[in-house]
Amino acid sequence: MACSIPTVADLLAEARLLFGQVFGGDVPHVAACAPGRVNLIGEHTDYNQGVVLPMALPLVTVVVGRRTPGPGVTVVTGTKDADEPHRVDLVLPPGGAPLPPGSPRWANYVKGVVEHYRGPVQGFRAVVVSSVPLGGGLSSSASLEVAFYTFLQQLEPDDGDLVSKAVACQQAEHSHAGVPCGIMDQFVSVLGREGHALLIDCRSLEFSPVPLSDPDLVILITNSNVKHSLTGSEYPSRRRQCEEAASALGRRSLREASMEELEDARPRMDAVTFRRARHVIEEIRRTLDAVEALRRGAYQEFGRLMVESHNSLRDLFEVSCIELDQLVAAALEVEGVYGSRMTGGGFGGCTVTLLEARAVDRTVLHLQERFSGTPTFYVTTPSEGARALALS
Ligand code: GAF
Repeated sequence: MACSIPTVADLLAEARLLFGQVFGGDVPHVAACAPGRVNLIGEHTDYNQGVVLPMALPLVTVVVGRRTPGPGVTVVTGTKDADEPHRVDLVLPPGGAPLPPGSPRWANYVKGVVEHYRGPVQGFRAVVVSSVPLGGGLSSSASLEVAFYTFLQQLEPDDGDLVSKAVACQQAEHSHAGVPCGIMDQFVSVLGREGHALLIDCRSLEFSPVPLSDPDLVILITNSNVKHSLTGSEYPSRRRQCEEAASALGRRSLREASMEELEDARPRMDAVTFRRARHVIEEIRRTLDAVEALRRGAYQEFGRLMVESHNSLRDLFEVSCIELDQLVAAALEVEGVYGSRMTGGGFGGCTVTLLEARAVDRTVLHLQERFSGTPTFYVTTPSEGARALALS
């Protein structure tokens, strides 16, 4: 059985209740939410100035709260993450001075957004709740950053546009979570559109919504519930390898490079750098082809490209793991499945599978039988990006 996804209204009610409980019967004045994402194709291409095709999820983070006098900030999270305190009390430094990261870790996303907010921030109290699984590769951190930014906009407007909002949230992740991520996660969390995937050009930051709302088609997310500890150092190291490959080719980024150039440079490149660059160059091409296929409703072709993407992430970019490979292989055994691949940074987390609606139940059953771990399933639809929520 797939997990039931709480509605935004349910999460909002939960956040309001918690706010009253922790703040002695006080009531929030404003509320905002932002989604997690699943990437359909275009993996590890965003920080190479490439293209990506994510969609916003119905899994969201909700923030409710109100202004308070003075520079004090209190944030309470309702997310049930074991060993960290659920409350943080801060004092905003005068004159927009830095708000350094520290403990608890979840609060670093809040501090980072406060620091990079493009407008004034004054004291507030807030409660956060989320249905995005933590550390599951569905962008729980970007959804927290973007939800918080959207919350701050309700307290005091910023002076940026939507793209600069995504960039500010990406900067928060760089400076306060120490992850040199690309722009994909924050971008789609801000700009996601219901019924559409988003083709994002990470070089120009232009984007184009691609319709994805066929009732006969389902996007199934399978969370392996596996998280390998390598993740921390492997992501920056992949990014560095890509930058080294681009500079070996005399290009500003791998977006500018072709497979012919890479083949020519092969004799003077080490094998690992070659593999990383080949994945990125081919994945950018695959993503553009996949968008074409989706626009034509050619799901078989889209699915084939998803599988190629997975194999490339496994063999060339080396960011998959046994559990994700197992889930993809098992999904492909089911009739009615078009394609399946790992999604997100890798080393655990989720797979995304595109399949006929009538094949969902048997696919879930098959994956449960064939997978050695305990997976969780979400049947998802492309959803809206971040927004203010009315508190009636
Ligand atoms: C993570 C990062 F945050 C994204 O920017 C992207 O690089 C992705 O991994 C891999 O495609 O989600």
